[in-house]
Amino acid sequence: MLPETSVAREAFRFLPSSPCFTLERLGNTRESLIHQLRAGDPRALARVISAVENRTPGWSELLKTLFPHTGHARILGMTGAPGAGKSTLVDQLARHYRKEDRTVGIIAVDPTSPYTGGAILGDRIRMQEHFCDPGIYIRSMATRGSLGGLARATADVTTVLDASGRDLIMIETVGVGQDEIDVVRVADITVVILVPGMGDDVQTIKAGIMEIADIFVINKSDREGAERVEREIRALQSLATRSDRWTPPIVKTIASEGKGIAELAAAIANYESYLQKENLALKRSVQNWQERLIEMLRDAFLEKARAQMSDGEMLRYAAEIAEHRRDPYTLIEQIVENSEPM
Ligand SMILES: Nc1nc2c(ncn2[C@@H]2O[C@H](COP(=O)(O)OP(=O)(O)OP(=O)(O)O)[C@@H](O)[C@H]2O)c(=O)[nH]1
Ligand SMILES: [Mg+2]
Repeated sequence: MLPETSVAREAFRFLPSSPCFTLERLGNTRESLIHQLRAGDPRALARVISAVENRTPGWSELLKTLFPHTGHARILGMTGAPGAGKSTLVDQLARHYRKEDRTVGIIAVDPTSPYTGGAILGDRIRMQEHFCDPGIYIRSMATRGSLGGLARATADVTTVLDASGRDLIMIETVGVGQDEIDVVRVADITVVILVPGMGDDVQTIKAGIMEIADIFVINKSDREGAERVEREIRALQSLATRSDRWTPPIVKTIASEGKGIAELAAAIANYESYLQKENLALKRSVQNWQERLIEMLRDAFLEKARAQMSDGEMLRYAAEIAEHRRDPYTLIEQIVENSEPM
């Protein structure tokens, strides 16, 4: 269950060794691995997640076997600006849900921005408190370098966590780009975290982020300006109604002091029952799968087409096209035609 990013690995070097980290060898057959995973064994979970993330041979068989066991978990997306207090909130919510005896999986998508990288160490140390509680499983993911895109990797890891029987899965991501918006599309419920002192920034927050918020949190409400942020959100909300007619509530929190957490959990539960009442969860899932299927198809076709061509050939074609000795349109047509049907 060690995080995969080098920064987080570095962070772990400074942590006291814990009995929870003994990396015993696991049984090698897929069946026994799946069995252990379904029984909630965190080491089996870590192995399956790594296999899926790294596209180790047999990864798709694993996902095929696990998929029928999914659909139980509630997936929460937690997104917001760097340093808004996402990790602190996730940590507090995890504590809250553990008191209700619900199991939690956390996927922390590590920020790419260099100025927040340092926060990772702090996050992990705080989260370490949970490590001896098998009811909480934390996984870090890097925003760069994952095969097939971060959204797909996050979705696959979510599938594995769901199949392992977690009641709640929280995905923490910095809401800055399209990548991150795609990440939270996997979520049933999206919480957008804002902080006071952003000045007019609320206005400039990407429209996409405003649209995906099911619940707004104004964290760091101990600071001046929380009311102003609230007014600004309300003003933006008055400009457009959502197609599902839900008005996202605004919850003020001081995550570092554990204040407002119960209120946030209540707002989440409230939206959950709204989703159920209106049968919106399924609608949302259909929409999400429409997009994911297209992505999966694109990836699969691309992989197939790439397998037909070596890097050397690719370079040669690129050179020929650059020199106008070959046209790219015919080339692409030929490659597509040569791809065998799936
Ligand atoms: N004053 C105040 N500080 C807070 C509050 N919540 C979190 N913090 C502090 O804000 C800093 C950043 O918190 P994180 O939880 O790491 O924020 P984050 O959004 O996860 O940050 P990145 O993952 O780096 O984007 C930490 O020093 C927290 O202790 C709050 O409600 N009030
Ligand atoms: Mg964080």
